[in-house]
Amino acid sequence: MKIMIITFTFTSMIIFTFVTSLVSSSTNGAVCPDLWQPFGRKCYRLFENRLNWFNSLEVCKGYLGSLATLNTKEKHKFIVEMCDGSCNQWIGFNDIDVEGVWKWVSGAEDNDFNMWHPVEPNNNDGWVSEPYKSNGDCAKLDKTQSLWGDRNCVYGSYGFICEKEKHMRTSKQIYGRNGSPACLKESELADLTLRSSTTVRSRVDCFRLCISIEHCTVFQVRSASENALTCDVLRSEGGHYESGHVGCHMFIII
Ligand SMILES: [Ca+2]
Ligand SMILES: [Ca+2]
Repeated sequence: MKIMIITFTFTSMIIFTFVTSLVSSSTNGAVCPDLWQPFGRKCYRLFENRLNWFNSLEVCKGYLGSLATLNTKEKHKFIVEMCDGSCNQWIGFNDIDVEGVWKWVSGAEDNDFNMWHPVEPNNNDGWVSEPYKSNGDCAKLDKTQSLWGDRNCVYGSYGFICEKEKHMRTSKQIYGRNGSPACLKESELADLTLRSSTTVRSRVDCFRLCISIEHCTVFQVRSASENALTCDVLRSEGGHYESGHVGCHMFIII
């Protein structure tokens, strides 16, 4: 028995070597990480903890992003909906460099659109007399109407909205040692599957399902009918799959 187990393990290692080397066929998909909401080509996340504008920007940079650029009506509307119409967050608009010349910290060049409150920007932080008066050089969404107002970048303390690029995910097909498509038998799925098999229309649908599920690293599609596939979302390929099932293909997320 011991020899059999050792042989089995050794075989699995060989097969796994083939998994990593015999790959082809890729499908692209751009996704947002957990807690980030997709809109267009970007991902957005609302932060409630209150920081000044500069520290907010640093947090966004830590996620390889920036403070949000709301340079279209559609993006503004999307963000306002994210905070149920009562945003109290910093955005990336500022006139730090030249008073009165507003630009996006992300470097976006479209500076024409704005949603300033009728009395803003007024270059003050709400204090109108010395010694408390301070320049308003950073924009935030106003809590009551989600219109924009300028506040002091250092002394103002609010939540903030970060944006970042979606990241691309790709899948590669896994082949067995004999070069035919690898596939797990139904009896082998139980330990590896993350949820019940789902019927999908295409391999791309199964890929998208996998990348939307935490811990999914492998998926396989099996022919269910002429226009439908069965999609299995898996935590790993298990290392002991068979190959040669007709109409069954396994892919690893990379
Ligand atoms: Ca200003
Ligand atoms: Ca102001």
